[in-house]
Amino acid sequence: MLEHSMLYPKTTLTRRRISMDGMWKFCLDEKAVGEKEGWMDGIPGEEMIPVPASFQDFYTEKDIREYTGDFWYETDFFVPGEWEGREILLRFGAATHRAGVYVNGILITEHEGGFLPFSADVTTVVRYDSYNKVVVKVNNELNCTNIPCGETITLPNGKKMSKPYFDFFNYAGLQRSVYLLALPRESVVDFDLDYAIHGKNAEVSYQVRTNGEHAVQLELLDAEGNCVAQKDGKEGVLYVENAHLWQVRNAYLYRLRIRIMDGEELIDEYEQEIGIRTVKVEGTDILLNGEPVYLRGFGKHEDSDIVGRGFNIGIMKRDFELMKWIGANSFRTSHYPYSEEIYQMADREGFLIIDEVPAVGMFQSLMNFMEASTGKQTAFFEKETTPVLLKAHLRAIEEMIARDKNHPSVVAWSLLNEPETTNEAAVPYFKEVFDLANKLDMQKRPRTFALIMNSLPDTCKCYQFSDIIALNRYYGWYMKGGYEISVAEELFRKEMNAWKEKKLNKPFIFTEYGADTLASEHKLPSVMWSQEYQDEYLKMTHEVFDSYDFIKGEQIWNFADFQTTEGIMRVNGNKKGVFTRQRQPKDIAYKLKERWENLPLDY
Ligand code: GCB
Repeated sequence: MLEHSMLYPKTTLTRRRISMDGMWKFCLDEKAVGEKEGWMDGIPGEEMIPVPASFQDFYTEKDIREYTGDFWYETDFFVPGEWEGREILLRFGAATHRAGVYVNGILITEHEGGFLPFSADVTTVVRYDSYNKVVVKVNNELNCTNIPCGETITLPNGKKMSKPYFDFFNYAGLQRSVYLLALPRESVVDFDLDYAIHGKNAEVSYQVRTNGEHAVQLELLDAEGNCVAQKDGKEGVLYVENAHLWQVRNAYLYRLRIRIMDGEELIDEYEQEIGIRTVKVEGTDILLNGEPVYLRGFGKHEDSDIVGRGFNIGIMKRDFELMKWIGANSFRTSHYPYSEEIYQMADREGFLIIDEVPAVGMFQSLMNFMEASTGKQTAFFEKETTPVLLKAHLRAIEEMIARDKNHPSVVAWSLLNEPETTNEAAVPYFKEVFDLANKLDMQKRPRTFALIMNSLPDTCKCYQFSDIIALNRYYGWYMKGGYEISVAEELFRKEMNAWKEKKLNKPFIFTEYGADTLASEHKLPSVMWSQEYQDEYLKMTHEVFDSYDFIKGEQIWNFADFQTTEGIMRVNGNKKGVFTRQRQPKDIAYKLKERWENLPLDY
């Protein structure tokens, strides 16, 4: 069980939240002397940097952008005297990839895993009615015992360098908001919900976890604020008459209010918006509220100019507007859980999310996505370090599900992206991962993982774990691109026919397909990288999709161009975006809009 509550920080009648976002002091620790020189009491220099943001893209020096190792943040915070007697926490939305938090010089907590929140309980070390100092040591080194996987090398000049086994820039830092919280000593720690719909009515089953023994009361308020159901006890069922369902692109949100009471006295109150909906896989269908739904949308990234992977509320808004404009209804949080605010927005806008844990790079190759297509065997899960990696992976799953399970938008868990699956050693690893997700999710949402090109019907040893088979396929790009596209189509159909013959009776979705395209490039007749080729590629791919009735979704790679490590495969980043990194449409966006707006919901 997790040490601290993963509930989103809020101010309520009993809780206080102060934002710590802003300019923090910042210092790279190139010689790894921070601890020895006592930086936990205060870091050297006067450099300031914004939080939340990745540190890399502010500076003009390449040594900073590529910096790998420890780097330190510092700020002061004031703790009001009236908070004495409460539980005081510092809550980090994320620290990529690992962090140690010092308050007034004392190490309070350490956390590994760069895309999920954690809290430091500072109750016993803070001084009230005065300023306190928080120093955070962050480290962005990659290895094979943590996710995402990669390695850190040392160049002959002594500088360290990140070698990700994945295709996105290794942005790092305090990339999400930081809050100072005051909670009552006895508080709501967690809750789980499950739904059943009976005609016009609904049942909301719940389990609430608190850290005390006092009575718990629940109220469900409709969008107008009227109480439509209430119940006492830590476990039970709320009955909702004439329930408004949370529908795709037509969300209805209730507000769940959880209170801990001591007689008439309120001990704690927590509120969260929830949506009544069911999600289920039945045969080859994905059912939302019992109705089949066809996913259309994107694999995305949290990625934008200047702030890198830092949460940017403006980019979030623009992305949702573009997704609505183009007729999308879903996205995958490739390749890590996104900022919590993005799920809140998806709840409100009625988007379906496939929530992905940062289990990417599980191929022992720097260009894993390239090498995999050659069918090379790497036996990634047979390494000595696999047990340690599995532990970190399971922990990330636990944190992700704890954080995201009550979002109506989250309809599936993606537990790995493009792992090696052609070796038997993957099987026991997958079993643990898939079993844990099922155990932790009261709603038993469908689980999936994205299959790489060489995970084929006759080579993949792990697809049986998936409730939804999710394929990442690049026929006509990495395989038989350009004038050979007709061969690509044949190979693609051959694969799909082989899946069909397996009669798996499960839905298939495409979680990736796409072609790198430069927004500046036009050529008639087409060449690869031109807008014309992106169009040709998609036409072919969509024709294949339309030929198989067990295909239940298409999420194109990628929503927008994004930053990667430099190299011969990438032109200042991955250019498979339907939109540019600045969120303007490439030509293909208009074609996709036409297709997606005309596909029936249950296509
Ligand atoms: C993949 C990976 C994704 C890459 C993409 C590509 O299969 O999952 O992270 O960015 O291919 O464009 O090569």
